[in-house]
Amino acid sequence: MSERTAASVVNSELRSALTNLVGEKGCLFDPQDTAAYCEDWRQLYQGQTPAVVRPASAAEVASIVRICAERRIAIVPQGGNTGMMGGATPSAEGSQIVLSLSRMNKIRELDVVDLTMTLDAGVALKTAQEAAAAENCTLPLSMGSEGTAQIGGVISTNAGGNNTVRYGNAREMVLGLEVVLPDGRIWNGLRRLRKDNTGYCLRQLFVGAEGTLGIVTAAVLKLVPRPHDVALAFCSVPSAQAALDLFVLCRRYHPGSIQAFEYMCGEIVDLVFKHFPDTRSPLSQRADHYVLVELADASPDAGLREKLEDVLGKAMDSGVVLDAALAGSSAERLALWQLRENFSEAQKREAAIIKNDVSVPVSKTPAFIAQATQACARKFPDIRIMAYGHLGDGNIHFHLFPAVGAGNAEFLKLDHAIMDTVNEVVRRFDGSFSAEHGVGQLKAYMMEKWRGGVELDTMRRIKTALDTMGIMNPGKVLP
Ligand code: 2HG
Ligand code: ZN
Repeated sequence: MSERTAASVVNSELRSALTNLVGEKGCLFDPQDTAAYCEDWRQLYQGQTPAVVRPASAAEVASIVRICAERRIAIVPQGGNTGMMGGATPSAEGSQIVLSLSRMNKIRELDVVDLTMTLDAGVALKTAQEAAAAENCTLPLSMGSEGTAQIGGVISTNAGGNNTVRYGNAREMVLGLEVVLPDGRIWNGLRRLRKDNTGYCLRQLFVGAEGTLGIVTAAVLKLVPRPHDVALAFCSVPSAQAALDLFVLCRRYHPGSIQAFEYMCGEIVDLVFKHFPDTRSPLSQRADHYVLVELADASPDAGLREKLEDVLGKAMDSGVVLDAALAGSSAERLALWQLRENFSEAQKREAAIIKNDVSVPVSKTPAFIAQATQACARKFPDIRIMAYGHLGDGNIHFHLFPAVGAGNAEFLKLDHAIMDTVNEVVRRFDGSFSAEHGVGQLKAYMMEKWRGGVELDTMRRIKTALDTMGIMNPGKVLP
């Protein structure tokens, strides 16, 4: 298969089979039209594809999979194409078909008693959040890419985001799935049961599988009652250790209310001010470390603002917090979240970045940041380091930038050396080399080293049992 060229893969017979199935508007063959589907958001991978197929139903997805299976053509499922690991980008040699779920964008059902939402894979996360909010509910998955990221991709990468500390990753939200299997059969597991102990939990196999076991076409997601009291504070703290101390303090006083706890180093916040000059800091002085902490409660009289002020007051008395500003209105709250959510875009505008999305036990986050910084600074003296992330989950984005003015291309050659250096530190804490962005193609080479043996062997057996011909997103996740 790898020698096949784009032209030989999509011959006229296949073209008409695909076009007959999904219609002219469901197929893109012209390289100008397919280009956007061949590059990842970070612009690290430039793939090539003979065709982008855009089905409108699970039945159409199933037919496309059967057509490809008969011809042993590989399929790359793609949602909003916001992934960080190149998991939805076809290979450069041009034989893999991209199957875009974006035309499957209906919310099928929302049940306020069951607190569930049944929706197609191509619904944008933000659209799903808004539909839930319109019914006084919340879909508690939130991330910077939510305007573009689609439910199928969020599930397939088991995305985390800003509210994991309270609600868990995408995995915890998934009650049911509809999946097209590699042989073209449709598994309808769209049950909305809170309890269902009937053998292996199939749906969880597909969560985080990055389209290597099948194509998620719809899901049933858990909702929660919409919070009516929310309090958000942006704080400067003296160190990453102080940030952790503040988390523990907030959890001690308000264990059920923390819905976000984000740590950020001073440099990453500076970067947002640089690339988004309209952004304003709510604090009068710059700091080397900040925290964004949000409490939320379904009851409108929870008094969270006072509670947050109270705990921050205690933290200031003990030197854990230097300064703090509470959002006084929903506009101020949105502006603070906007500051946080512009991190990825600010990085992209600054330079090429070597990203390490890693996790360690929550208690070890300050030690991890200190040791990883030391290890990288020793080996790569000129580079810039910026650490931030979902401290409440032990998930740190430990990112490295070229020195100011240095070339991106030279710097990117260091990617494996840098990632391996960071992962050696991750290993000291028994952490993970991928916390919430998945493996994709970028980190597939790490699987052997960090998940090899029984774990990787079991994954391979599952892969071959389901995808006998290896047509589902080959080259991703498994090395
Ligand atoms: C975030 O926490 C996302 O903002 C993206 O996970 C992180 O750009 C990144 O590396
Ligand atoms: Zn993140």
